[in-house]
Amino acid sequence: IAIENELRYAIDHNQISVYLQPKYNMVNGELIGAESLARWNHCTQGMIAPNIFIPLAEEIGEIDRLEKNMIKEVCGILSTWKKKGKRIHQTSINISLPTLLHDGFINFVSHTLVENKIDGTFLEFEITERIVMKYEVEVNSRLQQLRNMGIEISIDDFGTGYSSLSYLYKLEVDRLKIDKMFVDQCVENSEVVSTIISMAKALGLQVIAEGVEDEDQIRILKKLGCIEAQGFYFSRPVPHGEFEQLLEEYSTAD
Ligand code: G
Ligand code: G
Ligand code: MN
Ligand code: NA
Repeated sequence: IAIENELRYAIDHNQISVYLQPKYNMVNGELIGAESLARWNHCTQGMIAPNIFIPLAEEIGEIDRLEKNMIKEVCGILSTWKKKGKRIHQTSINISLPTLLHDGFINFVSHTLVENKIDGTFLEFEITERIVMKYEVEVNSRLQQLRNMGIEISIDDFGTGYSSLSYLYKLEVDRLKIDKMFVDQCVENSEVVSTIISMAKALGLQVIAEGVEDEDQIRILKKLGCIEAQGFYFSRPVPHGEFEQLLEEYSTAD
């Protein structure tokens, strides 16, 4: 069978699952949230990487269904944890342009939140800098509607594209995610990271470092005023059952 059909089948039959990578406050060590990442557990080929099936889903026009399933799954997981009396955290979902612009997307999101009794503030959508660079009024109006529901918007892989300051200024976003590429270099050369952090401050945006792998990077990032981070130093993306154990470890009595 062609991989395209297998992917369609996988999306229809919930064979794409949610992995969660925790995000931390580097100053007090608290768990502050998670990023959800899609995983395709193929029945014969095992785990297929998103770098392969996400572009494919875009090509065959199925990305909006895949990402809407991710939103449903994430809200379902958060709702289950809430019912169990666990403290839940803001969880981000990567959203591509076709999904953001899909008819009925806003209604779908608001319906899914209500259905699961989850407040919008528990969701964050990550959009890539490519979407930002293609600035369109339509994109910004969608972002505004999402933010009106309390959902935060962040720009993923920030610094790898060339989004202009004027777009960033006008755009309805909350946070920049400093791309791993710059975090990788920050011990040898902290100029780029430092510039991104200052720029975020000047624009009133929050900032998070991605792909943090060691303590030297943490030291530099903190010194430059970046508080939030995610990366293999803390944890890889894990199945939600494993993430639930992190909730136990990090839940504070309140
Ligand atoms: O999970 P991993 O670190 O291998 O992710 C590889 C890439 O796939 C990353 O760029 C990540 O943002 C992307 N990705 C994972 N899940 C999704 C998804 O549901 N939607 C989109 N658009 N990208 C995703
Ligand atoms: O594009 P996006 O930021 O969504 O990509 C997330 C991807 O980065 C996932 O594939 C995730 O597994 C990967 N990732 C997250 N943290 C680290 C890290 O510390 N090191 C490396 N090499 N990859 C990471
Ligand atoms: Mn991301
Ligand atoms: Na990224």
